[in-house]
Amino acid sequence: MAAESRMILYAYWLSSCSWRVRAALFAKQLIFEERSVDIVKQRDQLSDQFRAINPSQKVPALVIDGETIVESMAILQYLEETRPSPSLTPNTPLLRARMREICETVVSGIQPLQNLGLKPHFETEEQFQRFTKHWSERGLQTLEDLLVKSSGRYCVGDKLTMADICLVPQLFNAVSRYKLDLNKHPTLSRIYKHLLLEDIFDKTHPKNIKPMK
Ligand SMILES: N[C@@H](CCC(=O)N[C@@H](CS)C(=O)NCC(=O)O)C(=O)O
Repeated sequence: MAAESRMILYAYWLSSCSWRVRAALFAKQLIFEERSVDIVKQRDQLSDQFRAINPSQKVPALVIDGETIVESMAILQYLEETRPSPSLTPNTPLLRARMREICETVVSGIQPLQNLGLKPHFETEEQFQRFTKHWSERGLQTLEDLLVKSSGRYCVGDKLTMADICLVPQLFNAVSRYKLDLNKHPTLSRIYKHLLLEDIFDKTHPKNIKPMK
């Protein structure tokens, strides 16, 4: 078997989208180097150099198999197809649909509406905070209602899937950035507490990733 080329993850320690990929790489026991892109202070993502890596000028981007792949869900799907074991996908069409409902709620329904890149388009910090907090709160209620139907020990039944990988970073963001009260959402709260203790989320947690100096 040919030796695997070195994988490089361009990421930011506090970025929820980066954490998705970091967690999937961990789940699949893949060795990679994480290169920090400071999206907050230095705004490295806006450089021409980084634009050549990711045209959308956001993290994450993964260099893998001699290619660069951007968009966290495209990366997760590529990993799933090229490194299928352990699988992060349920094994029936209905459960896969349940998984995608949760992924989409996070990836399209919450994260883009609280992304830091929106901030310069608001007149005041307070307006930005109010907007982003509203959509985070609304998203958590949606997730709670979905999880009541789909969850077991994990978001979808009793198997770790991409839904959990999308959920945990977003909830961490809701709690740490917006101080949202997860106790209002008992199912979300139960699953989040247990997932945080699992190695996949503990070892890849921002607290264990070296922040930018
Ligand atoms: N849909 C993209 C979203 C990427 C994204 O919004 N990344 C954020 C961090 S979680 C970012 O780089 N924000 C900086 C900016 O927009 O300038 C993905 O899932 O990869």
